[in-house]
Amino acid sequence: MPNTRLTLIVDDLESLLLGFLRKHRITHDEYRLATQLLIDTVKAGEASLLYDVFLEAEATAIGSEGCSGTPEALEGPFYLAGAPLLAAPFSLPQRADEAGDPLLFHGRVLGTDGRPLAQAELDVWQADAQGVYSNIHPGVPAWNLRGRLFTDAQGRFELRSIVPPPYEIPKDGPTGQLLRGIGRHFFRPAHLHVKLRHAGHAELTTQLYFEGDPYLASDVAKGVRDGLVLPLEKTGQGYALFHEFQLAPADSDGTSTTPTDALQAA
Ligand code: MBD
Ligand code: FE
Repeated sequence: MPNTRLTLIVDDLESLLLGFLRKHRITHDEYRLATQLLIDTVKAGEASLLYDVFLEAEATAIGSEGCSGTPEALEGPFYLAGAPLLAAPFSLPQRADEAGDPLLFHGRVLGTDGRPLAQAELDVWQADAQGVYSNIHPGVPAWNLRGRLFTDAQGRFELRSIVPPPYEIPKDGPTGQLLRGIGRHFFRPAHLHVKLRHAGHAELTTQLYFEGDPYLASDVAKGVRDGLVLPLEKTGQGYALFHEFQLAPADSDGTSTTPTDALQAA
């Protein structure tokens, strides 16, 4: 039996794209360049990067509309499940001489009712000072700057890491060539990635950005959201970043019947 939603959106996408081909009088050579670009991104391991740079932010914005709590933001192409479970005092796995200014990332996890959530899981990943992610880019130790931790009985957490630099997406692959071809730069503002999980609450994927970052207004992936840009406070040892996350209850935003589920059921 055909899936109703799948049928609706694929029919609509097809007619949009056919109208687009006609509008721009796309030639067969241009059509082949486009299919080759998609093949090349797969070969280069950049399929998700291409889509995430151009499209993912819109899906997260749609997902956050009308929802209470911390806004959802880009997951990006570099999340990996199964990061090391850290023991207190929490510190992301890092090299003995990890480059970058020390960062103390601390805060609380609350429900949207303001009640602190004990034993909430934070799954954190970030780029290193060279702007690359472990387990993706060669030459970085496995799981470097990736880890999972839990809040204490008051919903608090403290995690030591380094301040990530603005992130430049790979510019020599097919995604970079396309961006160069349309005159865009390759930068995302510096960011920390966080997934938050707590029983009875909707899982949240978000990112935190730093006030004053030169790329906040021109993020190549259009991912910056109000409420996610935070002051980086100078301390004796480096910098501190404080944030209180708010997680929505599992059912209030319809998480059990998302379109994703509807498509997966196809
Ligand atoms: C990233 O690190 C990222 O977070 C996104 C959204 C896209 C490309 C690289
Ligand atoms: Fe990222």
